[in-house]
Amino acid sequence: MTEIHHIYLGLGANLGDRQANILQALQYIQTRAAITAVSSFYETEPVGYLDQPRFLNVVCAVESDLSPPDLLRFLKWIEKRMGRTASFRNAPRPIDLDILLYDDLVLQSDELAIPHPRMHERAFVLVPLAEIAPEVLHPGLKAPIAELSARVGQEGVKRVDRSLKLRLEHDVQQSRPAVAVSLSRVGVTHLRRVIRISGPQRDSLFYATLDLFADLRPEQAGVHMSRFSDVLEELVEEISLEPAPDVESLAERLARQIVQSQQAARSKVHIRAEFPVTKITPVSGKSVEEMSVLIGIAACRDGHVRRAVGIEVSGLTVCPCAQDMVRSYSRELLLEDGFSADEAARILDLLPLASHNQRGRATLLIGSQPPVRAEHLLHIAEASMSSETYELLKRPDEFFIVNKAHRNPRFVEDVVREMIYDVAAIYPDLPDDAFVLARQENLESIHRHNAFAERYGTLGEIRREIVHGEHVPRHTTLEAWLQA
Ligand code: PH2
Ligand code: MG
Ligand code: MG
Repeated sequence: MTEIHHIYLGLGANLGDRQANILQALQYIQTRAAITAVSSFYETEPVGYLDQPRFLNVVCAVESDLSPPDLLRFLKWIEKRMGRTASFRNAPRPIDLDILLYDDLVLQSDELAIPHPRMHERAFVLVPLAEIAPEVLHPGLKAPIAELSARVGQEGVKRVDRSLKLRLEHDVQQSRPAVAVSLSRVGVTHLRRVIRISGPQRDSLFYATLDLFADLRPEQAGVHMSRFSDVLEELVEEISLEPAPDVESLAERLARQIVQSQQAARSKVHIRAEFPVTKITPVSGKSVEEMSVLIGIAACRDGHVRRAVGIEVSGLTVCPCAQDMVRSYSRELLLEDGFSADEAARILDLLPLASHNQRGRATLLIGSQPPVRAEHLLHIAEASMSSETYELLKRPDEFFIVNKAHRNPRFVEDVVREMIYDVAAIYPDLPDDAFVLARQENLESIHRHNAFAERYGTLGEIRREIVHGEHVPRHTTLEAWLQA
């Protein structure tokens, strides 16, 4: 096993763009060592040879397996790579990289001395070093760095902010647009983040894709894109400490923050996260894992939030129409072969009949108070297709699915209606103003195009049709429901 050494390096620059040089050197260092800490940046008066520009100095902690001579060679290579030329001692330079401490090694050779022989007298080394390693002992002097630093003081050493030498004169986003019309939705889409959702046993991490929107007043040119990210960064921080109970809650938190940070009237957040579901295969009883998609939506307006939760899952559908043609054709064959009409009918009822089948994608979304559980929606959607599918199948499982699917032929319309029927039956306690969306898209195997069906509306609208047999032509859209 390679041994890992704890090393402190001093970086200094007083030629060219000093900050860029230091950052560049930190980048090169990471091609061969892991940086574990970097001090603040300090502007320092030159020490030794005084007739030269002020330095920018930084100290960093690194972990590396390089031996002291190899590390020295590596640092010299970086200095050369960055355009440092051999010159007189203490001459101005674009970058200088010095080994300050290497574990608790004390070494004195012609090429190299560790600890750095002058570090204990140099405030430009000790002040930044004390910042990241106050307790570390100087192995020669047997004194903690903080103490050595206190001894030399802070003179000639000033902490500076990293800067771009760029003064923002005005906020372009706040200026007046040429056309003063309000915008319905402005924001960021396809933002990828890891989110944390708490589970009954343990928390889970999901790779999520987020779309975040706010509306925009007529007199404002742009949203604060960076604030969109800031809001997220802060929340992601918070979420990693305190996981959200579910995606909708996370979407809600974001939606509320957006309204606040953007001074918007409305906001909308859409989260889509892939998550693994464990399933047991139907015959062989094997446990398999499969990816599904979790959807969390929240919209905020005047402090009011509406939320929806949903899933997207794959399954198999068998075409009823093709199967019916196969049935008629098979019946003809049986009759031609001498079977009676009764016998033919019995045979056709007994045997599975061929058809074309395809992979389908079901989406089921519910917005309600109280909320429903995404896992339950997953099962409703799977049960609505001709058959569920499994990532891994043993042969008897394969037969089970083919047989099941051909005994449950379903068009996209059927799948959507099954989902809607189940939702209405399974959630009699949900209020009429709850929202439901069921969608099925089939990747047709006999066409290049997909087949599509969808039903959305309030549960009240749906109940009037299912329970009372009315036709309710008004279907409330998701957007309208979220805004209500
Ligand atoms: N480096 C030197 C000599 N003098 N002075 C400051 N302020 N900062 C340095 O990094 C520095 C110096 C030799 O490497
Ligand atoms: Mg030096
Ligand atoms: Mg040097």
